[in-house]
Amino acid sequence: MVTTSTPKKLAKVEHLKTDSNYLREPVASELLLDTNYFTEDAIQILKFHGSYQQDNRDNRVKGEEKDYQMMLRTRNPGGFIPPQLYLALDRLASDYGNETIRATTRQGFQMHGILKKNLKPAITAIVQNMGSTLGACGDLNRNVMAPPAPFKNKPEYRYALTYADRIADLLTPQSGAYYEVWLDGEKVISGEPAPEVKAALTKDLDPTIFPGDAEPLYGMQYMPRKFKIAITVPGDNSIDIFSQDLGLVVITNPKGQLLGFNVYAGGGLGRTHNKEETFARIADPIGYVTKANIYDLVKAIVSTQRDYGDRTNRRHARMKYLIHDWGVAKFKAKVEEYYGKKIQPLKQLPAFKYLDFLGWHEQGDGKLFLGISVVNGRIKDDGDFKLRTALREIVQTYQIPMRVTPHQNVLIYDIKPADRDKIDKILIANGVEPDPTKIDTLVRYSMACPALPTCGLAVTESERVAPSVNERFRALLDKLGLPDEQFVIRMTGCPNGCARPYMAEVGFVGSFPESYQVWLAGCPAQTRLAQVYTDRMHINDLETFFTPMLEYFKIDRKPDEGFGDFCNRVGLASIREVCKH
Ligand code: SRM
Ligand code: SF4
Repeated sequence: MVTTSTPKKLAKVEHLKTDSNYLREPVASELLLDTNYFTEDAIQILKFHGSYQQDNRDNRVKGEEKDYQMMLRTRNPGGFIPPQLYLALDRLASDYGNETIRATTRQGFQMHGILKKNLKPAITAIVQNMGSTLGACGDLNRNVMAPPAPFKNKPEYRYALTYADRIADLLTPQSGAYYEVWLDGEKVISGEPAPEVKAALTKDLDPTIFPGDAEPLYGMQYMPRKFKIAITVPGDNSIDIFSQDLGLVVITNPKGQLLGFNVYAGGGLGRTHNKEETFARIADPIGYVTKANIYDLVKAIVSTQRDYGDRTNRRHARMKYLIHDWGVAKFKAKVEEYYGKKIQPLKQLPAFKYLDFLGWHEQGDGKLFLGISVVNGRIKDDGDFKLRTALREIVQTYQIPMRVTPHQNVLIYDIKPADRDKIDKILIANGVEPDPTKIDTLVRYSMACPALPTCGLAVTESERVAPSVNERFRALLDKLGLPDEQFVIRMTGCPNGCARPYMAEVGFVGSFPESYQVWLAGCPAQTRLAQVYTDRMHINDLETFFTPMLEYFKIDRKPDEGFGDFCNRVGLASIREVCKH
């Protein structure tokens, strides 16, 4: 008997990509219209250019037009922001934005509140000041992460940044649409890709490349879904490697020369409440490749997901589902087919640590860097607290570069020791604490996504309530006789996981208005997935909810055991039993 199965229908976005003439339409045409919003179809393509259409949800009035505004996101591998770009973003925040700049969890900056008519001048200004928004959003490779510390005497840190840059270039759209739409065709060159990157895109007889295509690697349909890469150094998990589609670790010899990379794949955090088929997943180890082969390996993994990722169901389209469905062995075999070689066994690595690089540090060439805590990434002036003013003054005066960190903070670097006190003074005069030991550790290690009012997907608050949640936690810990306790708290307004709550020791994931799923048992090194403890905790119940749990922790913890490790050791069932939840 012959059975025929009907091929599944492609997701609508797949048609929009194919019909977009390599990301040009309908954005280019709609940009010329005298409207204050883009249509649904244009919105999907606009994302590839680094912008989302949003509306201020605080201003929604039933029956009235939404308060449309655009969010712009920068693409800056490893979080590198030259001084000229920072000052341009700061100006744009006043000229077109909402007077804030927001450091993101992938080391980019976001601007909110830009009207459609101002989008073109804003993007033009970013590109003319050595920045880009191309590929910051959309179905392609997103901002490539790397540890933000600018150590000049640790070659592995330099390699991580260099390769973050090169892999970002390898996976940047090539079609030219971005420059046509926003810069009237003028291609502002802020640094040509390295020759080896160019060569990797034009290799003859390479099964990963579409010869002669305007997008040699992506083709006209781009990726099935967003794709995320991070590169780190042994022991440094500042970039949350296990949450990435593709994670690389630089391997050097004792002389500090680059040998190759350990490869991890299949991480991803986005999920949907009550849909078991969607889940957060941590990456699997895949193996080791030499530095000569790294571009071929990256292309092989990207092409495997490009060709086999699910283009019919966007909730099932991330590479983590392909690896989950196939198993690691089949995935690896397919990658090796594209790669043309065997992937070698993984090199042994030291344990990963959580590093945030806040405070003053020597950078290894006689100069210093300073990591500054930015609460939930929001750079703003608010009463006596004037972080935005302080950063502007520092960058303007000293013309120093910046790295955005994966924890929504910023590092300024290349600072002469003689300028250290002056910089401290500027910060203190503007109400900003430069000494991280004076910042509450709960605040220091926590993150929250933007959620309301800008995020269209938020079911409840995140950034706006996170500071009060940290304060209430601290008060509770004090009351329970745990005054010095610290742990990683992360909050999001919906289950998409933008502040990586599923890796936290305590994760709050918006599930209903004012209510959160609570995730426990992650660890500070970000190497273990947390587990869901409850689906709904009303924010008003925080103290009653956590009191019995923290009392249990206080009595039964092992010496020096953190809260996440404790929850993992005793198990969530035991906590439920003790707490009668
Ligand atoms: Fe995210 C969608 C904000 C990092 C998973 N994310 C969104 C949107 C654009 C909402 C939308 O689609 O309409 C949010 C804009 C909010 C706003 O008002 O600005 C948004 N995501 C952010 C940022 C700004 C959060 C932050 O606190 O910094 C981060 C920007 C990073 C960057 O510079 O590129 C951000 N998002 C992440 C991360 C963490 C990471 O990448 O390390 C994740 C989880 C990791 C992952 O991708 O698996 C993440 N965002 C999502 C998802 C779920 C994806 C999925 O696989 O299901 C969505 C929704 C979607 O894609 O459909 C989403
Ligand atoms: Fe929006 Fe949800 Fe991401 Fe928060 S986690 S920014 S609410 S999509």
